[in-house]
Amino acid sequence: MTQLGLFTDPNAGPAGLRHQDNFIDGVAEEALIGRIAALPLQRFQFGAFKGNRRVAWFGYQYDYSQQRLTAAEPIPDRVAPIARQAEAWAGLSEGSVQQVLCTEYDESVGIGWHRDKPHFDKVLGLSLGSSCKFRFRRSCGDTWQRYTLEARPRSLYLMDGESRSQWEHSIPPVEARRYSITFRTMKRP
Ligand SMILES: O=C(O)CCC(=O)C(=O)O
Repeated sequence: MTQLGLFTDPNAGPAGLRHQDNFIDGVAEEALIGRIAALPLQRFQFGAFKGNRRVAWFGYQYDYSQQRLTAAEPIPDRVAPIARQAEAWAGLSEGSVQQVLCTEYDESVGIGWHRDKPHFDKVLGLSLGSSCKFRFRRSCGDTWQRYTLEARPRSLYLMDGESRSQWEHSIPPVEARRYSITFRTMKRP
């Protein structure tokens, strides 16, 4: 272990995870919630199964039956400005975000442990409506190393580096309806 490693805080979050509270204000939050709620949201389909969260995909959609990305509706003009804001915050060039996923979690709905598909590179997420425990875990010998981020409404997170490639994430059932907008850049072919 390096000298620096001796002093690394074991409670520090996964490397590559960044987070910003109050990324947008309450007025912008209300407007985004209204736009998502008005979308033709569909229960998340993975293969023959349907999850309880409801989603709308833009740019690309991952087809679990075919295990590949397929084209989806273009990113709507009304969602593009917030994607540009997220890119700027993350130091990404304009237009890097090529996939947007709008999700509604009703009370008691969450999402299980997973890593986002390898077709995607950086992943940003804007939380709206209510807080959630955004949990991380990675295998460490015969145990798990864990970290929980309190993802408050109006906050933005970025998963890059190890937080994206080594750690899995999940959200336990939420206590009140939560919306999120996930912005993803693409891996180079
Ligand atoms: O709702 C979120 O912030 C996370 C969504 C997520 O992990 C996913 O859709 O893969």
